[in-house]
Amino acid sequence: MNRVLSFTESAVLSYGPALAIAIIPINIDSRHISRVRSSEGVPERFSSDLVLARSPPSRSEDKTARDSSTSHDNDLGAVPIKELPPEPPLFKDCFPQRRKRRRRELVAVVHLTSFSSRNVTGNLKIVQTPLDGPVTITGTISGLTGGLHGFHVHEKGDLSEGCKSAGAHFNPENNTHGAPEDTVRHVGDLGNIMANPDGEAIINITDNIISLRGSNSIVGRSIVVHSDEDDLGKGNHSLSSTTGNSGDRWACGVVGIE
Ligand SMILES: [Cu+2]
Ligand SMILES: [Zn+2]
Repeated sequence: MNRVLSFTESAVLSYGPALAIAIIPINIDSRHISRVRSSEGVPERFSSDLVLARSPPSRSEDKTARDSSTSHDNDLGAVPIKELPPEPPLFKDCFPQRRKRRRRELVAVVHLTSFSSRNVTGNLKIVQTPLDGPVTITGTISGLTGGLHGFHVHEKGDLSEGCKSAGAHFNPENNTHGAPEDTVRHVGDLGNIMANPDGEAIINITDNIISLRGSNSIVGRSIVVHSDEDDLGKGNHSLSSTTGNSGDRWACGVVGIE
């Protein structure tokens, strides 16, 4: 809509038609003062002759602008998309996580105590690795006489009456007494240990039958050191098939968790 301003009408009336003809009516196109509103929430502003009014962008234009994260012109119809800063790390990410370590070995200990006139003592360490793998017994025993001495796991950890209350050889499958390498043996049959002339024995035994867990676990049972050699079930004595005729129980200790 065009509109003639009032001062123009006055000029025409005052100076005649000629002057009126000489003056170009000033038309202000209402389009030039149309309010510009951004569809994206840009604050309202009025246009001037230097700022072209622009209609809101079409959907396709708008999408193009959104897709261009580098668009930083003053296009009021296209609001640049700011790149968000990276999210801060979670609290747990600020500190190294403590991983649970899977235990690959089981460890037990035995403190041997003398229950005889001889002062037989010793400390043993029992390690099973990997789990359900072979069991290794290491340590030293002193106070012995030189030579071989029966060395067994007995079924009980009760030492209230000395080594006597430790019961028989650990024998969950009710087998006859044998050597460690025999197929038929007590689980507790670990054979003999050898003491030097000074009565000291260095223990380093590996066995595949005893365990530190499961049905063949020796934890809570006793290790007994005898006065005599174990005949490994091959002797002719009446006790060969049960104890190996190993003689007295000189020392014993309970297999405990380290
Ligand atoms: Cu024994
Ligand atoms: Zn036995």
